[in-house]
Amino acid sequence: QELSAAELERTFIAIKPDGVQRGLIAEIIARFERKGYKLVAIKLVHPTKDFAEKHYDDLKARPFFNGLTDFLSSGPVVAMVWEGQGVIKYGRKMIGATAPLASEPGTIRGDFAIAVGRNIIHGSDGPETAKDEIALWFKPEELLTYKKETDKWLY
Ligand code: RTP
Repeated sequence: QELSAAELERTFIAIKPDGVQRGLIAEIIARFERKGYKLVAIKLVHPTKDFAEKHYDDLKARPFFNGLTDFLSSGPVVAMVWEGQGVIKYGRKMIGATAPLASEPGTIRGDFAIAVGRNIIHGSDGPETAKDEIALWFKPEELLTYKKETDKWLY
């Protein structure tokens, strides 16, 4: 069956270097997968400092910008694009509040993180940033469109 535009909503999700080092890749992917979202792109990348600065461009005036971009470029990151109805907003809900001590148990940061500078995961905060971040991290041909058997049971 045809998927509607809402079902084709996409967001950029990254498992930051701390999430990779702590062995949380499978745990995080599993949560998005079991929710019913569809993985449409994935790669392991070690971002350069310059690339990290591009990713966090909107935060360049913040005092933590240098530490944040040093951290993002400190090791491999799992870059992903997830697709599905409401995935941008609901993905943020699954991730939890920016400061892990403020994020609810049951969220990724609530369950696995303590410090704001080591909060494991990034997710786009709106449709515009999702579009920009997907374009920054992925070439168009790296994004796959495919049917899953489960699509019809979800929608
Ligand atoms: P993200 O972009 O990584 O998903 O995080 P977010 O939207 O929840 O938070 P944002 O305000 O965009 O901040 C981006 C990342 O910067 C780090 N941060 N450090 N030291 C600090 O006070 C501080 N504040 C923010 C966090 O890693 C946050 O995820």
